Amino acid sequence: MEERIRQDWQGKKVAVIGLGISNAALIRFLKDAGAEISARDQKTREQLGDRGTELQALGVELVLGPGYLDGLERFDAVVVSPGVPKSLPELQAAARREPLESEISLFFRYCQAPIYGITGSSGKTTTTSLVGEILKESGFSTFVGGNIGNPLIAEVGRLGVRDRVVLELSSFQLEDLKASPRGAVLTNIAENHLDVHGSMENYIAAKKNIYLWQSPDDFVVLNYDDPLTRALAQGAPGKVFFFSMENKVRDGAYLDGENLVYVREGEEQIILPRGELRLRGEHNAANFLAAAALSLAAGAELQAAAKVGRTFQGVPHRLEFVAEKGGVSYYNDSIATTPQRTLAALKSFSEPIILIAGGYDKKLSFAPLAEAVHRRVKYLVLLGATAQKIREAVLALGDFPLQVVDDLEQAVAAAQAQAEPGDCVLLSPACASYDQYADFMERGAHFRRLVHGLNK
Ligand code: UMA
Repeated sequence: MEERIRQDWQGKKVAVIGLGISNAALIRFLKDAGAEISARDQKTREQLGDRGTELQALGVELVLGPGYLDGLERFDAVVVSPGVPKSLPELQAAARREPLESEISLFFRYCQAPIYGITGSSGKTTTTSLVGEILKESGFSTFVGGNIGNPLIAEVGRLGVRDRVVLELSSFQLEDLKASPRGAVLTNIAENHLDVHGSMENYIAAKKNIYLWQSPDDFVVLNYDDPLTRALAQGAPGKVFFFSMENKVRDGAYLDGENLVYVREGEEQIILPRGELRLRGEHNAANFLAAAALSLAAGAELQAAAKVGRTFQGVPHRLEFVAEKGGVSYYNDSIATTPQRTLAALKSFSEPIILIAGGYDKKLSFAPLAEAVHRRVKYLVLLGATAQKIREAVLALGDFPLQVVDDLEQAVAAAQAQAEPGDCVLLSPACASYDQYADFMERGAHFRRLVHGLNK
């Protein structure tokens, strides 16, 4: 471990709030640097399960359940997990004494390698994965992490200037960040996480940290087709690139007739014909353009971008093909935790869709989704905390064939009963999973198992 890191943390008293995967990695990092840790979570010891055992073995203090935010004034630093709202009064008070830290803020502070960051309301994970693959294919030693589910803090000490880091950054991770990546992408901005951010303005303000702290030598890639994102070019401290499915851009990447094209100061190069992209869906072509613009501006090779475009099959739980049963195709899009992601998913299919949706309530509007359901969906199966809310939004626009069920097992059975050969069954919940699962991955894995268990 670098001397600088040890100097910063040796003997410091640190409260770590929220004991999910990123802070578990961070606790080990801070412990190695000589910090004294108090690990805190709203869960009880029993609910914390193996994570609690693991932390106890490390010798850190555990403060759990009600009162887990007590006594924060005794600490030199407070480190907060992305999912813990910074609006909690105890955290607001702590922030007035000393800026709150996070796994991501510390990663930015200590990382020697250039960091490329991707944010946006949807398309983050696919774009992040594509950038990672294109940089690897171009010969860079590349580390991919962040919101994608892979905290990189444990690696930070061994990353050097020749390495490349690609981070998916959520609005929660960007919220209090006072640093920006060297190259950034903002895929799009749509309503999301308003339960935590409170307003669209706060949500956009959080996202803006992806470029606000850049220098003039840095760059940002913005979505030209999304007015909210395009307008952000105004405040960019570095160079601005655009990507577009609809317009020719001066610097960046765009769809030119049948070709996906990279353009730098008016000089155009065809990356590959759109028809050769392995990923399906309009939104994925846009994700590819965003990824290509970022990677090529960061020094990747055109041939590498073309190869990845032809071969990259997608990310698990994102429009993932699961199986064909009795002529019906089943797709797992459990990552769709917002109505907007489900809208994008619905656009990816031309066959009749039996949609399975519903889950944890993030207080988002289902009106635009209801419209798309009427236009594109053949039959709707609803479950979870938002089932009634979605049902009402859909029926407000007129009669629609649907049913509400108790759980995913019943949902898959109901979808199978309605599906005819040539149809597709799509799990694209438009909601987070916390009402019934630990996370979207657990929900998607359960869906896969249920589908594989169906009779042909
Ligand atoms: N907790 C509290 N108090 C609270 C809220 C939560 O104590 O008020 C505790 C919970 O009991 C739990 C822990 O905090 O034990 C969970 O923390 P977390 O979910 O914030 O942390 P991680 O497990 O480290 O996961 C986080 C991201 N989670 C969130 O942003 C909610 C993961 O993104 C990310 O992959 C991981 O860090 C690694 O960087 C998930 C996500 O849903 C996939 N992201 C949202 C999205 O993509 O829409 C933003």
